[in-house]
Amino acid sequence: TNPMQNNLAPISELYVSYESSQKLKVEAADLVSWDLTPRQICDLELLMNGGFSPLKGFLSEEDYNGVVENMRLADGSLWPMPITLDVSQGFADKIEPGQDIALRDQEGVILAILSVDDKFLPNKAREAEKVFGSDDEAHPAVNYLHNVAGPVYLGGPITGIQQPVHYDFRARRDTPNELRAYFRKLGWRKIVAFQTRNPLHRAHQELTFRAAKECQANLLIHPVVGMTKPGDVDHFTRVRCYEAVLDKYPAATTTMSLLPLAMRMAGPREAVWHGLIRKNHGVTHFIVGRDHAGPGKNSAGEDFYGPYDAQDLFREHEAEMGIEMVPFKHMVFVQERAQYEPIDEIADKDKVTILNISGTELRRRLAEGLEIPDWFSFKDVVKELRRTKPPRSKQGFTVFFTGFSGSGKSTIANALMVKLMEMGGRPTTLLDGDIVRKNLSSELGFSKEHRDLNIRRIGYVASEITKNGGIAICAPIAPYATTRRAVREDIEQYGAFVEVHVATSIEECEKRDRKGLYKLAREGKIKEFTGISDPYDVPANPELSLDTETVDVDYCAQQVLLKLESMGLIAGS
Ligand code: PPS
Repeated sequence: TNPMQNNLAPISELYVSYESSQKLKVEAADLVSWDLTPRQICDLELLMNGGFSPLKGFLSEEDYNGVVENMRLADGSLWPMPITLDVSQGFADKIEPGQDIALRDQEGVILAILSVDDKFLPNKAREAEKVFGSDDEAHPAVNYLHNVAGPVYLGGPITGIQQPVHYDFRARRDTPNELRAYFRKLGWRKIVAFQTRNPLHRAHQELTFRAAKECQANLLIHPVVGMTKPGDVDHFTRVRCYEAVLDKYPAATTTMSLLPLAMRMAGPREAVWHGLIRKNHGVTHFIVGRDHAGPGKNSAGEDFYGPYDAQDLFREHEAEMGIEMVPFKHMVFVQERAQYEPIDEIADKDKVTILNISGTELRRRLAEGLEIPDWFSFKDVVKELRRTKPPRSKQGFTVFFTGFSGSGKSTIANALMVKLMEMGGRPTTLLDGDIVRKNLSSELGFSKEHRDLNIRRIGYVASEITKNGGIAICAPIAPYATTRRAVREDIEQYGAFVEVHVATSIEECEKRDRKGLYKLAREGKIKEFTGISDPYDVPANPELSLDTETVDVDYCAQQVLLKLESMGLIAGS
């Protein structure tokens, strides 16, 4: 690329004029409408603003097949990622090619009209193999493809009515044309972009600054704020972190802009896609690292892609893409020289001390409230990360007791609550089976469906408590393992989930029969009674299993406390 040829002329968008959009909006109200999913909203935004140029809409079957098979649209242009509108079978049945449909955001605002010219059933296994290199659902995009995306794809051109609404960080969001205009205004011709979904630490700051210096280019920090890998630091926190790092660059040479992209973690193909998107944003150079947009390990514990596959594929298409790759340098801190250096440029490796903190180690230190040295990150970044991710001993968590009726769940849960309240520090709520059935689930019975609803409600309340830094203690029977696992997943986004099996045998519960229910169940006067006439899945891997037959309640509660302590959930002040 010759930077002098980077004329930064506006790129074509799919929006109609303001006047037409007002008219279209009224007309579109009568059309059949599709409520876009969060990922589809991200895709639509970049389609409409030219970020996905040359695409003019969601892929038709012919374009889709070309993209899946050989990364090319039917007209031969390079495009590595299927941008498709997946819908449910029920919706697809109502649509005929030739029909216009309104695309709405999650609040019902009409964003665009899709003129459907194609309706087709994708071969998802094939798509997974070709695009993501594997049909393994441990890959987040393969999981999405099989378990979230609808079975039918609609293709056709888009008429853009309005941008998706964002209330956060509006000043930091730019369309391709806004960035192009900004670069034009500042006289920037050569621009190197850095793509990221993680907070920036010193090594990233060093490598991006170095990349810009080496190509004598201006620097665009271009973080993804659409959808990234599940489990990533949320974008609100990240943007506050980026803002803190921005000060470390010379203001006249560097800028930051937020990209509403929904990543697929597709490694090599994703790198090419990222390059094309940056090219559309007026960028001339793009940093590609080791394992760019890597999805982590597959279900056999191996990497999905080779560490340099992304760089190789990018290099292969670089000339055609019109954006130059800048290979990312792996930067490490050399203690003796108190500076970052690219690891492959250190000649005296065996004479110096090389320091590095891995992502896993960083997460461990944050979780345990341990020191994060100044050579590793910036004070303000660490402060933001600690604010969102306090150490485990200050985060919320959930203790989930499960076991037969009369096993002693409520008694132990009560004892635990009192002990936690004696320690103080976090608000504690007991969601006992009976309390919940009175206040949240009074209309429910004991069918599988009703029990599941009951447990999901408990899980929802516990996840909100956990998110807000409190302690939720739950004590339902919760007989189904799959439902308990779903609740675990809800809660683990926000804090620890401690499953405690109160393992009192059914014989013992029946012998105690504290409420006289077992007798009634045996006589058939209570139906679907857990352990007598209804199933109970014994927890396979609970954090703790309690034997109440030989041990008293107080000691059971103590065991839970000790478990919490060993998990780092309770600590001295
Ligand atoms: S569940 O399965 O988790 O939704 O059950 P839960 O909300 O914990 O409610 C269990 C309490 O309801 C009483 N009860 C029954 N239990 C099991 N099976 C049947 N059919 C049933 N009918 C009423 C029983 O007293 C349980 O109380 P606990 O506190 O477990 O002893």
